[in-house]
Amino acid sequence: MAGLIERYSDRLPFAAGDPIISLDEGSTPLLYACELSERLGVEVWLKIEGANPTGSFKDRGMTCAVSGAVRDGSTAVVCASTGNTAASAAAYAARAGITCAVIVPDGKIARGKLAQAVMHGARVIGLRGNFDEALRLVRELSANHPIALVNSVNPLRIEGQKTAAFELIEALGPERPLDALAIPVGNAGNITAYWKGFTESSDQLERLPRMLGFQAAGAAPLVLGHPVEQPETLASAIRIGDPARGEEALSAVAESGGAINSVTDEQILEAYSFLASRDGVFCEPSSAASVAGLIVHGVPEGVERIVCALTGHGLKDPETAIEVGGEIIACEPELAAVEAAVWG
Ligand code: AN7
Repeated sequence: MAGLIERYSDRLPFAAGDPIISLDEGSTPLLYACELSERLGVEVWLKIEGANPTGSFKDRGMTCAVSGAVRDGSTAVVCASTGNTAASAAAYAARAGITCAVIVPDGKIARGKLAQAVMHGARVIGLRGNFDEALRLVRELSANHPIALVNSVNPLRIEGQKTAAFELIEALGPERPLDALAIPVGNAGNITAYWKGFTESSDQLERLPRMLGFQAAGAAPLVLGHPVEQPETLASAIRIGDPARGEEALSAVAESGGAINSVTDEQILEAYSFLASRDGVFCEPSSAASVAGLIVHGVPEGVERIVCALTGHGLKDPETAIEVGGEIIACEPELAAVEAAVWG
């Protein structure tokens, strides 16, 4: 299967002969959620973005951002990250044979993401500060040095990520497209990208899905209407207090007739467990914010078919999973003990 730039060459800003750095990203499953559909009383589909090569949707944007950096002669890339951007940038930079530096809030990113960044050979910098401070610093750094910024402030990231919307329209068909998209919102690049993809696919605004964005209650600047100085949530990927593309996210929500709401950590964990134990889909806590949002705030009137963007794989954050999941039953290596353990 070809990567995104090849598949969508007519809708992405690359020309024949441009270098392409790809790990065969995209073409992720769109899975019907039987149990969640039953619970919500509408048709719910899950866009499994954890099936991308590094386990998150960031790969869609990163194939474009790193290809663009190589095309422009960059030999180094940098990003601020709550984890997934760092993992993705590190992998694509390794593939390209260029240097990568990632700045992450020290001690605040999930272990799986850290494992990826170090294994791909990035310089991993643990900042004594949060994501918003890290983003400010990398913007300044890239303005003053020949190092390409691959955060979603880079327009090529949005270009790549809009392809998820193309895939949804292809999968569901033009006859009955989706009525709404539920999506977690952190730095607000992804909701912006999906909306760009939808609007490029059709000029009939009334046929486009409503954008339902969800933030964690402790990091909900777009719901509150002002930046959050000290964002806090266990959904560490969306622990962001001053989203770079906040204005665009709010426009997407307004134009589509959608909404932005918040969900508590407790509500996120309930949705995270429900998806894993009932529908068999293990996503990371931040991704489950989209599902929690629908459970808590309800499905808007007139919405019958909805897609939840499950942005990252559950294995990214083994620590939260082990804390939230069931206990491990200790057992002696004897049949009677095993029988007792299996049947309780
Ligand atoms: C799993 O990696 O910002 O609203 O630095 O990892 O486009 O920021 C991650 C964000 C949702 C929010 N779900 O997307 C980063 C970073 C997962 C994420 C989001 C992120 P945006």
